[in-house]
Amino acid sequence: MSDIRRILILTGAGISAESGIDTFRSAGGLWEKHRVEDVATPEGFARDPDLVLRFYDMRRERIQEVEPNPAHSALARLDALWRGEGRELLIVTQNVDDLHERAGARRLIHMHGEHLAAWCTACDRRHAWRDTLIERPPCPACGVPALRPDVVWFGEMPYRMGDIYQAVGTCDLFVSIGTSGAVYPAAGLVRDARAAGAATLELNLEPSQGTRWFDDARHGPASELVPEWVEELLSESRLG
Ligand code: BV8
Repeated sequence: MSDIRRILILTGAGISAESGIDTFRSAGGLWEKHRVEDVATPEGFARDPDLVLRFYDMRRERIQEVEPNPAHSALARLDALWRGEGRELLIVTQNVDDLHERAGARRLIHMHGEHLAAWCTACDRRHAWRDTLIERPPCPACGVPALRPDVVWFGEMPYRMGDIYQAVGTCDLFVSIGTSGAVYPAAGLVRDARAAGAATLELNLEPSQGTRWFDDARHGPASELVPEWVEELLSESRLG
């Protein structure tokens, strides 16, 4: 591990589960209460905007009631210390909560957007947003009541894929934390990392759908596995 320099970390809903945020596919998860097609596609939004706006209003409110857990804090600590001598780090999260930021992570990309942002479909501007959208508030910039959640729905292009592919193609270590490996292109990134020669590690409650692509896997709760792994890495690199 000591010759590791460039680390890419992919996180999914599982890293926020112990903070009290529902995951998508575990029993009682978000999608079980709704069909993906109805609440997380542009077609579903066009068909029933109130259903979709209420679905996201409820989740935007929920993330403001919970706190980061030790897994988020451990990654923030790694982000703070993994610097110098050619060291690079990037967290790519599929999550739309703000728990990585609130724990202190800085080098972070939200490839599927963010709950705390609204996107005006009239003027294309994006705004920080903490309130509800069901009342169709006017866009702060153009005044048109055309705001939607700034999240990437199925069939839509994830954000900053160029930066992500660049980082995946040059990393020495690719670590996947708390994701089922069910959604692409996120679920395919481990294969891109392997093709570029990176070592790959999965930290997850159970084997993911892509577990066969990982050199190494540890299974258990993120709040235990992630701090353990971060401290191992820091001490092997004499940074901890
Ligand atoms: C794209 C944001 C083109 C919104 C999400 C037909 C038409 C169009 C597209 C497709 C198609 N067929 C397939 C596709 C591609 C499609 C796709 O993958 N579909 C799947 C269903 C097959 N993807 C897309 O449409 C994407 N766009 O393809 O555009 C393109 C392609 C390449 C390059 C450029 C453009 C857009 C997908 C984004 C959808 N938006 N979220 C919102 O959040 O509401 S997806 C959503 O589910 C999440 O963001 C996440 O990405 C995804 C997967 O969820 P996970 O995070 O993995 O959560 P999950 O519950 O599944 O798993 C949790 C894991 O944690 C479990 O393994 C569990 O064991 C573990 N866990 C639980 N507790 C813990 C734990 N681990 C540790 N500790 C714990 N305590």
